[in-house]
Amino acid sequence: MFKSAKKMLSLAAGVAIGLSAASSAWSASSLEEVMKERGLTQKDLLAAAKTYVPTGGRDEYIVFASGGQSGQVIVYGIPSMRILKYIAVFTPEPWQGYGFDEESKAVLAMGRIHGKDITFGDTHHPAFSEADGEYDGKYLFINDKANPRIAVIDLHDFETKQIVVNPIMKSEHGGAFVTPNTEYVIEAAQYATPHENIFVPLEEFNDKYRGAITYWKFDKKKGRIDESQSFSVELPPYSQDLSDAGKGPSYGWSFTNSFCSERYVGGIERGRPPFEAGCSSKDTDYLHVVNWKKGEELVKAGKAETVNGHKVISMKTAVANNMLYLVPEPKSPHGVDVSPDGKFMIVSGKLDSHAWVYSFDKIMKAAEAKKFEGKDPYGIPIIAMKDALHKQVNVGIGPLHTQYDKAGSCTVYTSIYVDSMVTKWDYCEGKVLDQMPVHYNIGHLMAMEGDSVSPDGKYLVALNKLAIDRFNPVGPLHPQNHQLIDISGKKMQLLYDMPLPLGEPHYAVAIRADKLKPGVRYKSGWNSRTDSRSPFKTRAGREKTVRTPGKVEVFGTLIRSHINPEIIEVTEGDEVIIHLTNLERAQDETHGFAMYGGNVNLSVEPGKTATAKFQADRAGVFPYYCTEFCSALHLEMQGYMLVQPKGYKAKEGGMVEGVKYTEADYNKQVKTNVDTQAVINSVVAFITSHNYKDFPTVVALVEDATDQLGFAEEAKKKSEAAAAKKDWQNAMLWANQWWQYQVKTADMGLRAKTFLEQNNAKKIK
Ligand code: K7E
Ligand code: CUA
Repeated sequence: MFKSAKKMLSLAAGVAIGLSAASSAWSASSLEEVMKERGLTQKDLLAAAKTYVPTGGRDEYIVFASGGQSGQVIVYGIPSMRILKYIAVFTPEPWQGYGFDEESKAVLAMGRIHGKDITFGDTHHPAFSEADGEYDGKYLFINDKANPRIAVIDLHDFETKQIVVNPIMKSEHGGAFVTPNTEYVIEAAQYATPHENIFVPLEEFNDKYRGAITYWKFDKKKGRIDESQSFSVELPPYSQDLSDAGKGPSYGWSFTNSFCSERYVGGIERGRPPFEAGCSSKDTDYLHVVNWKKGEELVKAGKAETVNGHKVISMKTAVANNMLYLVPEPKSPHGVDVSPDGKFMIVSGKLDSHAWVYSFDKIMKAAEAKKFEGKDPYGIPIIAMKDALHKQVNVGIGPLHTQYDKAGSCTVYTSIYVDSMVTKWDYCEGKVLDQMPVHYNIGHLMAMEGDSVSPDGKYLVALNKLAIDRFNPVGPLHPQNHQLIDISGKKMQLLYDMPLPLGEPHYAVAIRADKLKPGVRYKSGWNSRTDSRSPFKTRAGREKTVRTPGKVEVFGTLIRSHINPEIIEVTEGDEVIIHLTNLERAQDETHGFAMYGGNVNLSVEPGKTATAKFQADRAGVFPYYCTEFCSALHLEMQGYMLVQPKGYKAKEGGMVEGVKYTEADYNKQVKTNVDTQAVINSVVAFITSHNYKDFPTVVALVEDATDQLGFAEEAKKKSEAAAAKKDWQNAMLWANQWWQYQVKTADMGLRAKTFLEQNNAKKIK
């Protein structure tokens, strides 16, 4: 038997022995003993059993959490709280090659502000695309508070496809929130500024500074925001805050808070009391109630103005068309959350201990009857709080955000920042049901499918701002603490603490895992950022290097375990463009591409074509290699870029090989290959004699193995051709390449065989 197969088989045996040894160790220590040793209570055990997912198991829900200042999105599973991915959004991210390949650089370039690259984002609120108010699992949107932008992530491959820059805002917060059919993605301003990109002194704050809400039109077919169909509504300089879209009876409307309707401008250095004093002096701020459906009509009818090339409905036009109202809300409010049935909005005041339940029906009745308590300085009608309020409940000090339990129930959960707890209460009756401490200073909380028209209840995640003493210390900058809470019973039960060390995730959304159907490979030669065939797609055998004066363009491929080309020759000063297509079809066979000295780093997933572009500005030798451990010969997946000095003349004579091979060497290698083939045949016989077609994992492995075996056949032919000419050097080297492909085939085959054995495949013949 040949060496490698022997090694593999003995490895497999070793694993089997290891398993049985381990299982006897497991049984030796009883559950009681482990509990005693680790100081665990029955409650701990129950929590562990509720969250533990055994190897190979899957989670029921997938969470997309904002990555805060990291400008990314964090993906994790519930109930296990295992982190699955960081999606690169506003920030370059090397693992995904984001911001390194030309394709993703083009996405980041969409997010430039006045031509400047912005390489971070302050992400706050992710939101799923919806159909009839249900999460459809197709797209995710997220905002950037610091540089008003919205990003579109396609959940087919979990990649960022588009970034749009808000044309009139210089600060935002109330995004991203989607309307029930993803007609629009809502983005509300935060700190008021002039809409034009000009200087205006603060003395003219009341007259020239403005807030706004932008409604970004989403083209579901294209999966992109259509900037030309998007519009904004001008608002007073009230520091708009969070938003939410109406649904059901409130469909067509949206709701946005504000927190400094005092319009106070600080200036400590000028001897003025700070912002925080002036922005919290009044007892109430305003909830903005906006009819975006009406807004859409007005834009179509040409009633909008154009500011910075973008359609803006002025406050005057909005008021004249009955599409904008204000309702007083408690001091410095934060969250506004529409109930799943669309009938109520719950608002909490950070400086008040109450949650306030507004009735959409009452607001509409007052609006229709033109029953107003007055107008604000900009002429916007104000509906009296008593005419809009349904209930007011004392929930604790510093309430922020609210999530709704299962559809049809009146139960809600509100995060209580100052008191560090979650309050469970009934918003129909207006009474508190339960309270539970969290650690510490909770911001948002999030229930399963909580923003949809049919939340699932089950679990709640508390997104705590401070972790303080919860984890092993890691220096002054602490991770955040996401706590998983079981809300299926009467009393809330804490299940798990998860440290999140990547920025401050403000909000998160969770979707049923079975709604997501991401692909595992791209169509061959795919530009994943534009979702179209790359013009630089290169097929096996068609690799080429094109030279034009001052420029070298490589059309290359990647497959286990070589980069084609392996030698790239350029001249000092050349612009170098390297397009690489990953030819793999096998799941999880990503190849990377990194090169010395030039910030060159690609991640090329199966099927993808990615491009590196740089200037070869100095002569020298630049090794490159694959950065993913993709096969046993991954380290050999390497090459050289030679940057020759200008005017360089190649030396006479060919390569000097390190080893000279003989006919005997060739024969020995061929013997090994024949033996290897026998092992492959036996594995193939095992697989095909079982119902392997019932196992998609095995079908994929078999496909891949068949590909590799095809490559082996090609190498075999080259080897035999060289042997016929008695060129033993090349005969031996190609025989070895033939064997390398066999080893990869055997590797796939053995993985398939093991899978079948472990999953009790049935013998069919
Ligand atoms: Cu409360 Cu930006 Cu929604 Cu932070 S926000 S917590
Ligand atoms: Cu490809 Cu390592």
